[in-house]
Amino acid sequence: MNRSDFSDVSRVDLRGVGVYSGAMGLDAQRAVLEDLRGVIEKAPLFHPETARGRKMSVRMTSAGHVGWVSDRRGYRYEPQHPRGMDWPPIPTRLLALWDAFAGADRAPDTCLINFYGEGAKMGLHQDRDEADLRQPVLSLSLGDDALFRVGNVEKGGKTESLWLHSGDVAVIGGAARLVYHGIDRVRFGSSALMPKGGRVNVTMRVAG
Ligand code: MD3
Ligand code: FE
Repeated sequence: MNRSDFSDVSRVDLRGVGVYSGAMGLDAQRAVLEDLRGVIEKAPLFHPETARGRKMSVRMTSAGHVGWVSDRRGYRYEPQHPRGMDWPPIPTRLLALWDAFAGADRAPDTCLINFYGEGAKMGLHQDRDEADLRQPVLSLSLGDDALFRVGNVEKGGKTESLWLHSGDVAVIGGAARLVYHGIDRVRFGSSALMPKGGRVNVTMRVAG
């Protein structure tokens, strides 16, 4: 599979974050959602706790050889889910999406699944728990619209925002890999993809 297998491939650049709007069509989105349901059955979503003991509003789980966890001991990649099971494999359809868009020379070894219910958001942060920061991150948005904010590599300064919609793919590499970013809010119920509303964001990465 390559990029031409995906719809509308126009790329919008937001401070080095490449957003391919509407890259994935509705049928493919539904198929990925089914794949994700399979992952979540084996490795249930959980509310990660920050190092300060606060619960994040986003629920998460992972697929792949390792998965991202956060608790009082900090943020890190672990070979098992907090409840002790192995993370399920990354669905083939998502690996194909990585091959088509990421432009990486390695396969991803982890796929983080973020679920945003009503009122969930994600504060500005950097992604720097991966060993090789030259490797890109690929994100797929599914479900409700989300207001995505991008800042700078250094903390503070001006930021810019963009609404992410269901089917949008973002590729983050190069200098943008260390920019501060977050999700300010989700328009709950704006998409019909998920019957009860909500947003799912999938990020694939090379962790180790
Ligand atoms: C820019 N997720 O999981 S995806 C995350 O929509 C995360 O759930 C958001 O930030 C979400 O860490 C944003 C787009 C994204 C993902 C990774 C990035 C943007 C990024 C890494 C570096 C810079
Ligand atoms: Fe992030």
